Amino acid sequence: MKYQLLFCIILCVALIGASSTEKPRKHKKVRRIMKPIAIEETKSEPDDIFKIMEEDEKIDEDESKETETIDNRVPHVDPCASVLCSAGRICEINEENEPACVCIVECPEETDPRRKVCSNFNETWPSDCAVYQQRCFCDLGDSRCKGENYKHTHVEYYGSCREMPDCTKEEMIDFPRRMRDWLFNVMRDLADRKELPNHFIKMELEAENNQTRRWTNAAIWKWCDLDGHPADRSVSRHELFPIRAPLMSLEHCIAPFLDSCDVDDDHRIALEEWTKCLGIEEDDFDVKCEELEVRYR
Ligand SMILES: [Ca+2]
Ligand SMILES: [Ca+2]
Repeated sequence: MKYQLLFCIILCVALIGASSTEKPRKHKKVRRIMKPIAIEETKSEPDDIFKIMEEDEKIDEDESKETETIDNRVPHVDPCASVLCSAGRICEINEENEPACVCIVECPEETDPRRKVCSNFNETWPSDCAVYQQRCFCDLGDSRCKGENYKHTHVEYYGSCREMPDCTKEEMIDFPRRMRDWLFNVMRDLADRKELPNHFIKMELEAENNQTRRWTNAAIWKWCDLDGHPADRSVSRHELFPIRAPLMSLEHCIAPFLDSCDVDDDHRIALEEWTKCLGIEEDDFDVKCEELEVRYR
């Protein structure tokens, strides 16, 4: 029994000793094995990266194909995409899941003083957005409406409200000439930028080469340009907005000049009234407003 116990102790010691001596050898063996693998990996790295990238590209392509397929099967249609809201309003989906024009929540903050506008109530607003937002509040009965008459507020001109000097008689006599010049220059500028339809490009070329046609052609082009909402061969007061509002703070005669064009006082300017007002005596007009309608509207 004594011998047996002694044998067991010796055997255990021998085993422990063997295992402790094996450990570093095993470790060394692993390191020897690891080293060549590491070198191999380094050598093959560029190829692997390209391969990975290639695979990723394939996956991306496949995914985009899948997305396209899904999109084709179930096209996502924004109900607001075809809704056009008036100024100061934006389209939102209401509780009935239908698109509705609501008052714009917050107008972009304007720091540029040139963005200020003067309303028809002679009040300066930070932007045109703010004016039309206020109009919307009043239209929809929002508590932020400043008063019933604000239902009819609109931009009178760009810039802060200011005292307009009177347009003197001499200034008024000279104004049609200045206006004709301005119209021709704008037309020429658009032609240079290839932003005129072919028919009006031809008219501009004719105006360049024929002094007598210069004012006529520019006047016709502008009248057609203004008559678009609706295109009914007469320019209403609101259709004059694109020339009235930006010019008013620069040209104090523009408002009385435009008022003077409406000779029969029907709140509309016919082509004959327009050309006469600009001091053009001709009455043989080649009017093709529809050429502009196709392009711009
Ligand atoms: Ca019209
Ligand atoms: Ca008229």
